[in-house]
Amino acid sequence: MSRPQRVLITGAAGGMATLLRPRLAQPGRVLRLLDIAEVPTRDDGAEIVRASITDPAAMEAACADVDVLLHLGGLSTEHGWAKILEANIHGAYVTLEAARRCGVRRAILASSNHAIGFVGTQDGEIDAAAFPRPDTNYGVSKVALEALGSLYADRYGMEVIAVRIGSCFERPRDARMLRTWLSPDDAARLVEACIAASAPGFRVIWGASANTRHWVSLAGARALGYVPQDDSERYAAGLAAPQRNLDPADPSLQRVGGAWCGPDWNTAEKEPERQS
Ligand code: 15L
Repeated sequence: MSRPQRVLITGAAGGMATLLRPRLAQPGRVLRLLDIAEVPTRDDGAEIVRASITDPAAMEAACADVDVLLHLGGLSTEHGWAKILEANIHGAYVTLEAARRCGVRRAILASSNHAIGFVGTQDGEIDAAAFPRPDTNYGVSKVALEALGSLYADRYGMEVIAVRIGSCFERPRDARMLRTWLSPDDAARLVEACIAASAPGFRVIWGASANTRHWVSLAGARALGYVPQDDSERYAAGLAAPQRNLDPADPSLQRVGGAWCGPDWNTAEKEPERQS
């Protein structure tokens, strides 16, 4: 009998992993769910590991017998530099290094639109290869994650796909998310494509649904076999009127990172409060 495919998901207690867990469960696959926070036990055969992605020994133990790493761990929004450095940059390094030591062949990394948040939205579809222009410490950590992925692919032969995720929520919440939304079902389709792709080497791709109002090119994701089926447009009418009718010249729609590019996210000025 062939052994099951084992997929290690870091950040398993987080929002995106919670959406993905039931969607990625399938016969012949074991999900190993790792988080520093408690991950609920369910009747789905998942293996639960309580550990920090910054703990090398724990991560090496967690990577044993793993075929695919889906790295969603770390902080999912902006924080002071020390926290971002530890959780997102050092955590990514420890995770990839553990995966390498354990012979994990493939890693799918949760990068973010905030890696290129300062890119303008007016000049047509944004390619996945757009040069990094991070909008926050968090955005810098995602650039570092992509760079680590590149290193582990080129230096150690790991297959690494970094996905610049737009906004993965049950439904789009505002006018910007009509452009950046990745539906949970499409997120699962994208992960499945990343798992199934033949010899991808190192790639950076966009993670978004087939939104009528879109900013980013899905060519890279489609080349891996991703076929998105959702469109944020069906939620547009349900958004509150100010959001629905937002003038395209509104600052929140001028740059990919939206409000993260604005003064409220000027982290250096807010550093003392963000340290806590
Ligand atoms: C992200 O990278 C964040 O993790 C998420 O919380 C959202 O803010 C998302 O980007 C977004 O830009 O909508």
